[in-house]
Amino acid sequence: MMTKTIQAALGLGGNLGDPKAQIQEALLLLSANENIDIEAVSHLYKTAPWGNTDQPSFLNACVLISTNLSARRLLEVCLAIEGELGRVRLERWGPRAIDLDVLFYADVQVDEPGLELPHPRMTERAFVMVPLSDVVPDKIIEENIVQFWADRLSKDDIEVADDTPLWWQKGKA
Ligand code: PH2
Ligand code: MG
Ligand code: MG
Repeated sequence: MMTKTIQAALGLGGNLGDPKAQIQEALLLLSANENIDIEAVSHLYKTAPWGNTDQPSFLNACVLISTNLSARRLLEVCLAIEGELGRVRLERWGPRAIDLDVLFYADVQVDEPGLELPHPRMTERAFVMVPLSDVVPDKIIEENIVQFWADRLSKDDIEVADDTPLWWQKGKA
């Protein structure tokens, strides 16, 4: 049992290999961590690449967790899972097998090398805010609720790829 847990959200994405399987595997590894409980998982979305647009489309999702890890330790767990799933860091905003970003950690604000919270510029990205609005529509980020940010972004570049309830549980959906 965990004591004194806090709520945090992670963004998951990938556009190389089998991104759905990699996101499922990442969620399995998160749930296997004794210091992390999965509270809710968004639908799975297919999204147009942002930043470097000359790359395959992404699959994206968000997960709400409770954890007794520090924000820094949570980031380290995310990086370890990325490594375990074969991510090799090539170029910024380039193609990747799996990306796990800490989006928020309670209401903690952090501005450190490698860890900025809430995740910088997340409110400008539909591939983050739309899945996040599935799990925490009322969470306040940068002085507005997640649903507010999601509603004002264009949905032209994002579509639901899987909205079956247990899509993220490999072999069960
Ligand atoms: N991640 C990036 C860069 N561009 N585009 C989409 N659609 N989804 C992503 O997760 C994504 C991206 C860098 O982390
Ligand atoms: Mg990212
Ligand atoms: Mg990242």
